Amino acid sequence: MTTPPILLDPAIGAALDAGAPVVALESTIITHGMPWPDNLAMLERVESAVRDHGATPATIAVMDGTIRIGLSAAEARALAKTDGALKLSRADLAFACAQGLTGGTTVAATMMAAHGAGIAVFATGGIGGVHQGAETDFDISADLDELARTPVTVVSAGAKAILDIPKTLEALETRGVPVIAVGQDEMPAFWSRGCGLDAPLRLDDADAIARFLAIRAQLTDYRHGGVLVANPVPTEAEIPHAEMAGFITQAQAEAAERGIKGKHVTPWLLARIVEITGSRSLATNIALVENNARLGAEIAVALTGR
Ligand code: PSU
Ligand code: MN
Repeated sequence: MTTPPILLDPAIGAALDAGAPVVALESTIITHGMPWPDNLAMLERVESAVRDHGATPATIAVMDGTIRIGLSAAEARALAKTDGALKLSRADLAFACAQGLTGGTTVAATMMAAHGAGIAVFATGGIGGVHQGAETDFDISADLDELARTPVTVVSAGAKAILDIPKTLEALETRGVPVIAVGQDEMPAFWSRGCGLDAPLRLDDADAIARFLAIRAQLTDYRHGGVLVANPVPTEAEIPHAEMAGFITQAQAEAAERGIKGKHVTPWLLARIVEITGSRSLATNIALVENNARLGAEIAVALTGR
């Protein structure tokens, strides 16, 4: 037997051993979600936001076949610049390790690695979900089944409006995943604070969320999976839903024309929307991830107090 190809940063390991708050961060957002060098600037801001709010950031990625929990500044920079880095979801994780590959981990793969390391809170931008047209092409993100099975709290800005949000919420309900809007009734939609739909659940701050999580964790025999926290983008950074709808429709029509399929759809649409909006959507994306990192740290801190 060989040891599993996982490397836990010693400072993060020490924080976990001490029961100190740790927040996991994903890396597909670095390799596929944003262009260089904004992706690295985003990561630095997000890691600082976690630290400024009293928690240790743990950026998760696969580097040369090793699952890394925590990257040095030089490694983060190298990953952000890697041309042809893979997008690694649940199905790809062991394959990437076996083949010695490098890639960003999606929400699903990051949840797996975070849980393996004993990290309970994870901050990202938006989750994958049920794509528009899924009734014909079956494009449903592995993030949803991961939320159903892996007990990690994912702090997001909701589901991107490039997805079918009503179907995504239905799929989460079927899988028994609590979806909690923060401080409002409406379901946030990534770049926009709302989308005209009510979120299934609402809680108003990190303490209330930590209390909910602590009670849920006591029901150990119930074998819970994850929780999706949907934190609206700050007002000053949002692009309203009605305005976003036009950009999304245009990008989707172009993707269909070009025959973009499968795992390439989300990165392609995100990149095209950055072009169409003249980088306005990129600024929004960075602001919302930072906002989620802050809330993730607050939740992790509140959990350690219980
Ligand atoms: N949100 C972003 N940028 C991204 C993603 C989300 O702002 O790149 C990524 C996340 O890693 C998410 C993934 O898990 O897209 C979903 O991809 P798919 O639909 O192929 O499962
Ligand atoms: Mn997909």
